Amino acid sequence: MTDIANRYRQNPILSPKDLEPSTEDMVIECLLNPGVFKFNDKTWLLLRVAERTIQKDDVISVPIYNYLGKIEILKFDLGDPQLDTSDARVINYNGTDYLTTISHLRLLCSDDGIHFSEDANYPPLYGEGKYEAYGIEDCRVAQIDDTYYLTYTMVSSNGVGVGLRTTKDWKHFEKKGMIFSPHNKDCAIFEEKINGKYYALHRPSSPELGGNYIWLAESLDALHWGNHKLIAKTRIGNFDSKRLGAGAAPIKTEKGWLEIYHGATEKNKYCLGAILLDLEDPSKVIARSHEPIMAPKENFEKTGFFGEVIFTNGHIVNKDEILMYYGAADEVVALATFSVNEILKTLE
Ligand code: MAN
Repeated sequence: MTDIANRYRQNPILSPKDLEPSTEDMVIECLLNPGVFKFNDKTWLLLRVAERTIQKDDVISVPIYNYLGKIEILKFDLGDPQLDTSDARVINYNGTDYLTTISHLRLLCSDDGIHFSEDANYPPLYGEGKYEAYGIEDCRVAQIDDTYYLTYTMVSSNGVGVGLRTTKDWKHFEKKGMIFSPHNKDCAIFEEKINGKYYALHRPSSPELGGNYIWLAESLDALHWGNHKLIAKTRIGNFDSKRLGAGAAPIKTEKGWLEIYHGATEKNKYCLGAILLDLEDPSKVIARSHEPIMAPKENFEKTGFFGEVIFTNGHIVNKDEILMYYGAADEVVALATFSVNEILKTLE
């Protein structure tokens, strides 16, 4: 038994029925993968809300943002031989992929870290422009001094890249554009500079030679990134055999930077593992999990919109305790705690 997560007993803490869709033509299919941060003495989730247009018989409809930033609905005949609907997350029509849902990010806050609600003073964040026409997803939030750095997946037919927005008050945002071009996602910025430089983990994909690996980049301004170095590759036969990607910002410990990451197999089972990086030079990998520290086992983790998935990109750390928020089966959000020391022990 390698699963060392302590799951909150009343999981999941948020399900699609808990929120209202953004318009009356939409239904919320999934809540997933929140970024997590502290602000005004509360715990906040920047939650990914995936919506779908209300479906009618014999036709599948998918939403996209058009160039005016308005939702436009595309319709495909279910009997059309050019249509492939074999994956719940994406359909293909005549060679072009469309997501079945479109995601935006909603701000929810809580006094106890368990019961979350929306605050009308903090409106949602939507995809904007041609690189976000299929929405924005899986936002990591890193706080450095009084600035929050939001690194999220920009999705469009042009590809999947990493976008950056910054804010100090969660009402005004500076849009910095795409910082890692396609195909790239899972970008987590370290919450302090190391020897005067910003560092970020990111996950480019190189399908022909290489794979879906975690890389490290450095920057002087958190906008222009370079000196990329490979951190972790997929491992044949292991829980991270097909792809892996960073979770939230690395946790600073005495032993090194501790990163909780997701690893997926060829069958798309998503588990969590840990990796330890040198404090002074995070391109040096000190240790890495051989077995997952958390794997799908509860019903709500094994079945849902896309089953057998545990995916995290947000946590709060209080001394030894990590309060980890995660998306389960790409449908609901749940909470688990870990002990930093216990994770470190598995890496010895
Ligand atoms: C990708 C991302 C995540 C999602 C997993 C599992 O890594 O789209 O948002 O949770 O796949 O489907």
